[in-house]
Amino acid sequence: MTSDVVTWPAEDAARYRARGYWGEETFAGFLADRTARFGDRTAVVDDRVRLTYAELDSLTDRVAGGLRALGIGTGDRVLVQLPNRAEFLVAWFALQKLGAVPVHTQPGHRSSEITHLSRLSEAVAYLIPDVHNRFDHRELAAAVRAEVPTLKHVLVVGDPGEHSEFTAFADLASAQPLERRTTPSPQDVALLLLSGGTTGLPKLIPRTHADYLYNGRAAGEVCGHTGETVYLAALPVAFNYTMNCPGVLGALAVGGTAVLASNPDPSYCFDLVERERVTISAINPQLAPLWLAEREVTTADLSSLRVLQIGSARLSDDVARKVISDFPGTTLQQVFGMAEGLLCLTRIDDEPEIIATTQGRPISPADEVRVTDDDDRDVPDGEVGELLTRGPYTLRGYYRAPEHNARTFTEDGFYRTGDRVRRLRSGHLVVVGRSKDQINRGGEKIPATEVENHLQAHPGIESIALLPAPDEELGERSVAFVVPTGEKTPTRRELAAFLTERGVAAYKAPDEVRTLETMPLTPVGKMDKKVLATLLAEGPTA
Ligand code: J2J
Repeated sequence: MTSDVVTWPAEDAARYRARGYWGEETFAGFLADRTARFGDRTAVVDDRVRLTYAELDSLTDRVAGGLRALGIGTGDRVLVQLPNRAEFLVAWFALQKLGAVPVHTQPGHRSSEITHLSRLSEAVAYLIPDVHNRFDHRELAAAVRAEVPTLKHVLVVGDPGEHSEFTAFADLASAQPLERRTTPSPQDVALLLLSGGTTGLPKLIPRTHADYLYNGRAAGEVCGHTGETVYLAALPVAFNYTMNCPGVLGALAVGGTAVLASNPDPSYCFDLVERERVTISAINPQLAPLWLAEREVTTADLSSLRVLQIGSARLSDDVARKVISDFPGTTLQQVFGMAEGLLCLTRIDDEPEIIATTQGRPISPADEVRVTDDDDRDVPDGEVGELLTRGPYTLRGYYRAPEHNARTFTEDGFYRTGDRVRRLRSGHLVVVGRSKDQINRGGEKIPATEVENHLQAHPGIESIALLPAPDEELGERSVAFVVPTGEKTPTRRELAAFLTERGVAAYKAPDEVRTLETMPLTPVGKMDKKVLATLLAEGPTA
């Protein structure tokens, strides 16, 4: 797998080790180590089960034994598409004990995304729930398996149904426990995360043991994590944000507890806060108004909640101020992060106005940040430019994507985030926009070209461009500008149905369709999205 991954230059790696950012630990030994230190404390709670560290460790050993018996081992990639249930973590750590590599997919992904990710990673197995949110994942898995020959195993949490070729997750645990764990190098890839994407097909982000452990630890330190920490995962645990910023792994690293909520509904989550004495949780800006409204009427005791993180899309200053005033006893923490690495957090002791108006500053002293103009020259603090970054937990290249990497990284290894920011003298960043071709729909990232490529195949469409428009509820909604082939422009519902038919995740369907007579083009013949953005700013067309 090494030739597929761009590693840090030896000099940087040596410095990160020497300064203690990177250690010797790996996720393979993580649970055994935490069990030795915190054995009978509660590690994981979900709607059905409650597991101590010792129980999680031994269950994971058994599942790892079952996976090994199927032939899964070191370096094998395994797609994971599970909701927030303890089995997610059991499977994740079982894979780590084998030296196998979980590939995090999103709950909403369908055959288009899953087939692509299976092929790209040459995954040997795919882990699914039977039915989730009324969607039968077994049908999806059968369809993907028929397309991707490397995908040998489908592992089902729940009932495999008629698919005798699938393996029930519960049966894995009845095998012989794994006798010997692998001992990967801390610099080996531990997991593959999904990029929000801009061009073409979704990209995968390799994260190493050393870099990902440091990410969780450094984030936990900023949040004041201790063994008393109880983290409530309200968003999907597969997200980097929920998993490790500091998230579930950050809590487990210090002997805390991870509570997995099956959904982010505030009344249900507030009950969990009271019942489990939750100290920290994390949501996105789209949920903030709902949590604020429930806060006014709830009878739940939220006094344990020290920190409420909000991130993954821009939180408006006004809503931030309201969270600060309406959640007394809880500190708002703005989170600006990316699966690629760099994580910015406001600090617990920052002035309230800094917390309300900035998206935090990098968690590590070794994070290098540049804010540059179109010619890659640094702009002074206070001016807007593109954010470039490099550091001990930021990737140096996407997985198996040399051409894309050549464009997305500077020669000296800075990652071009595509985010437009202003840096204050204090180092805090204010996110003001984006130069990448992506829509951030309530925290869910829609790669414009991926959707355009699908819709371009629609018989009623001559050409199409997808752009973000400001939206009261979602922050941004997606607008499709369509030049129709005939008289009639396909409707939003027709486009959504067309995308579903092609196996594309539902959240990528356009929220609005506008008709164009001709597509504006740049002098080199590309779609001119600047012109379209101006049209959007001018308001709705007739
Ligand atoms: C504006 N844009 C933001 C913010 C992310 C923690 C939190 C979020 C993610 C995440 C993550 C933003 N204001 N506060 O991985 O560890 C946009 C930026 C960024 C992109 C990354 C984490 N917080 N964004 O959202 O990989 O455009 O990660 O580059 O999904 O989300 O998206 P993603």
